[in-house]
Amino acid sequence: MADRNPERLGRDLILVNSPLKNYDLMPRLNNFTLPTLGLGYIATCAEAAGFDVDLIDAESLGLGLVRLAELINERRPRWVGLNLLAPTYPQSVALLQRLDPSIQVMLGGHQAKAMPAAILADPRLPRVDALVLGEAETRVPRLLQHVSQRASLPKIYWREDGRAMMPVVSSSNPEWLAPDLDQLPFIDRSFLPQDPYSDAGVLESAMVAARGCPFDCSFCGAAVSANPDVTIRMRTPANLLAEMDQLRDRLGVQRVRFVDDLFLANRKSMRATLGAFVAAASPIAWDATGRINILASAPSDLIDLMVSSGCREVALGIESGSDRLLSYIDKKISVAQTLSAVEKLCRAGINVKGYFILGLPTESRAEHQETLDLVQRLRCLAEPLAGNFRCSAFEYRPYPGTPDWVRLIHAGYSAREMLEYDASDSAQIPADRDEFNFSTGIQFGEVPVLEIRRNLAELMRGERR
Ligand code: B12
Ligand code: SF4
Repeated sequence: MADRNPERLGRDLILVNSPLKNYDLMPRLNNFTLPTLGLGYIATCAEAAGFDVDLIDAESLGLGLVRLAELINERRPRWVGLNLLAPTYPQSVALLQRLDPSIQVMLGGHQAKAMPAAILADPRLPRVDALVLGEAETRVPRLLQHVSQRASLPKIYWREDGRAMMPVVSSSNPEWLAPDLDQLPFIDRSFLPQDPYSDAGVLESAMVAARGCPFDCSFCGAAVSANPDVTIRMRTPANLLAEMDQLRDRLGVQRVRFVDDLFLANRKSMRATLGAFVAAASPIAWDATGRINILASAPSDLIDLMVSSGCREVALGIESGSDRLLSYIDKKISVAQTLSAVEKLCRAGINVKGYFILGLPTESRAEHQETLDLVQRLRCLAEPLAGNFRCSAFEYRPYPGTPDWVRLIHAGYSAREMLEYDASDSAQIPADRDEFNFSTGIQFGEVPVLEIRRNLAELMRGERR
């Protein structure tokens, strides 16, 4: 990893990625988590604007709340900034309650955008000085100049004298909500404790190639209807290559992982970007997330281009083995397309990681079984081929702001109960990374939660053989 900069004290701002669990009470089982790139971008931009910023990724460091609060209070920054996600929200609340009251509080991230009014009204939160909705690289440095800037910037709310302040400020500058990705500085990796990291001896870094997603999968926090403010943008191939070169030259990075939703979501941009990687003879291998509908019908020269440009693994949201459920969650793919995409990729020597969700709303027992069967079918299909197939399966959880959330509230489910995640119940599920083993404990389909967990455990055990 890049060395931590000892000069950094974070006098102006300490950004915190809250831990998923309170590691004062239980040990962290993971030894790796992907870096918090959103906070990395904000930290890099604020530092470039002249502020003293630090970033504490409490999840990757396995820091418990008591130690985390001590670290922040000892340094007493002007501001602390938290990335709110639905499952980590309770940890963020507990952390804020422990902080010195002189520290101003800035909140952002998916949960901040999904339920701003509820957060501003949450009596457990001691204070909210700025709730920043959406992409924050350009607005945070302005806020750091002076808190009064919050009144003139778009999509910033706060609490004052117990009242929620939610002014409507028109966005005079498109850069406030949608920064030009090619103009952003590359993330200073010394902000990220586990990036680059060594995966079986290969040094890998994570990158964001695009922002926004045009699809509307009903369970997903990145779905277009949950993010109407996001303008879909893709970095140019030259800009991506420049960051990859820098990672290689400065840190010895050999592989990058594109964590965004769009890198492989469009054939035209795939050709332009991957063609540029080949033309530049980039020696860096890459992993990315892909869309099954695009890859299933991709012509063979495009798959060849993926291989020749260094593709090692593609992660696919397969989700379910039932065509009815795939249509219910608006995934815009079919089981036949999944089989075709996995076959094409593995035949070409590209590894596939398939994501599956068990216990989706309305899932029948037969459909549940279809998903379990599909995993086996894909394992068999890939067995004789050059690329490997592995599965990563999760118990369904609804997130606020998603199309599912709206449907479930209409169907009578309680928002409070759907936000109560429990990490302990599914802790018996073997997985290299336990960060996704969170359960609401609510049965949304025909199969009881305990049975879902047994099946998940079985699937993941199959992965280890
Ligand atoms: C990569 C990724 C991960 C990585 C890295 C996580 C991380 N901490 O960044 C890993 C695999 C580790 C991960 C884990 C989890 N993730 Co995740 N992840 C993503 C993914 C695919 C991309 C995130 C990303 O890098 N985007 C690009 C950057 C530039 O954008 P950004 O992170 O949103 O940050 C910008 C703004 O949101 C804002 N912002 C963010 N934080 C803050 C903080 C402040 C103070 C301010 C002012 C602004 C601000 O400014 C940033 C820069 O523009 C998204 C889907 C998506 N497309 O967003 C899901 C997503 C964010 N993850 C999600 C979840 C739930 C999780 C987990 C909680 C999983 C779980 N157990 O349930 C864990 C959390 C672990 C943790 N605390 O680190 C959900 C969030 C939904 C919700 N309402 O909470 C998403 C939307 C996916 C989904 N399932 O729908 N995740
Ligand atoms: S699951 Fe993937 S394709 Fe679907 S909305 Fe989310 S990011 Fe987009």
